[in-house]
Amino acid sequence: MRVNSNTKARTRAAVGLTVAALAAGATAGAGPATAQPKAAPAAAPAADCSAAYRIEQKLSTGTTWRMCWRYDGKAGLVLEKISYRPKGEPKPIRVLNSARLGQIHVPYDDGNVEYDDLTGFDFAQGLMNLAPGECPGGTIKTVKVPDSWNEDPNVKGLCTTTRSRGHAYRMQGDTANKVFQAQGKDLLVYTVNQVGWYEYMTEWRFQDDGTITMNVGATGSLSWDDYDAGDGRGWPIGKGASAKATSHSHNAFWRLDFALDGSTRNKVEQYDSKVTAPVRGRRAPTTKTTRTKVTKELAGDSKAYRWWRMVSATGKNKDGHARSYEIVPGPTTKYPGRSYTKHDLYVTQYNKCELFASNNPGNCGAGAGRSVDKWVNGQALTHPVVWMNIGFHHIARDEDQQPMPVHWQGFSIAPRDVTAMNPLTPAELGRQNGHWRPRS
Ligand SMILES: [Cu+2]
Repeated sequence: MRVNSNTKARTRAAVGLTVAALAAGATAGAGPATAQPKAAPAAAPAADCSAAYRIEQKLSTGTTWRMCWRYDGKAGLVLEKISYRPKGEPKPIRVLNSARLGQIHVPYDDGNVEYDDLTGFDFAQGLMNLAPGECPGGTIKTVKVPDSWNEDPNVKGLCTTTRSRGHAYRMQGDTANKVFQAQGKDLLVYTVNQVGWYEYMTEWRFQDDGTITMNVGATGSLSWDDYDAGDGRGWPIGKGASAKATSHSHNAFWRLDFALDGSTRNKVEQYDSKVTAPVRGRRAPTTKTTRTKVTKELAGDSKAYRWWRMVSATGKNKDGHARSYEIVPGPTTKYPGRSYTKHDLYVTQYNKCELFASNNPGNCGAGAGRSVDKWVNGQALTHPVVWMNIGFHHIARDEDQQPMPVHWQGFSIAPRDVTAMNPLTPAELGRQNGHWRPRS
């Protein structure tokens, strides 16, 4: 997926051309430089950010998502002050202070190369202009890339749009022709960043039911200069066995700084369930679920019957239950080759210097180390930061050229007791909470 410096220069030149072509083709006043003039500092004291950096979407099902965005010179898109307001809630419920990628680590199977795309391979510089058709029904915002290599640092590179996701729920009513059903709607926020031959899509999906799903999709091209695996570590993708693409991994990290109900003093809990075979006199196996409070920094491993949640320090829903967000890992292939990829989930005490899961550019103090695993060293968690590691082992296939179909990896966080009922509950069913009884 990498290129030598000459090829890389050519790639960048091509990007520059695209900018020029887009600008030339744009209608008057809509060029990248003028589309989003740099806004003055927020006028209204209540606003979290100025209009140009605000994303606010009320979905047709009644849920509003609000957030601010900015663009970091290494991490790329950073979403901040994210809040969720389902219909019926008097005010927005803060979920996250900050949500962003923490690294994309790409080691090749032959051991010759290993890349940290965010900190070492200019992921953020590679922000791509989006054609209007790439953001169907949405808005493409102009992003000013910090310390840009291009003459014009403005890239029409941030899409915000909405999408239907199919059934949010379905329930048969009392009569055959009464069906309670709703079609779910999502807010999508995404960028495309080119790194060498690859193009990474960074997608954030905010569902009307409060779930947030974050995914990295890899597309573009297979690395042209890696069709050389003579050592049995690749897969032939050209005629016969001549062009073998070296297999490699994409280990993506996300960094989530929670602030449930506006407080960063969230509590972390781990749940494990144990299934026991039937004892004498019992018909069926039994399952017992236990909670472990995670009070100190954690290097955690996903397994069956295990899950984690972040619990609000202050907020309760209308049923009096503490609000929380559950972490829902996606499919992963954990890469055991590096200390920082050996675990699926890290929870560290907040430190503003700790920003990237590997090769962290900042020196966070003597002996602090440069990767997330080193930061798990027994500190008490009063402001926990979640790092999720989702790995994908990419053994190329014939279908990967050309262009390479997008392969996705990611995970979700889902509300648990944020609202007292399904946030999309129709008014007619609003009384059916807890041990309700059908009306006679
Ligand atoms: Cu790949």
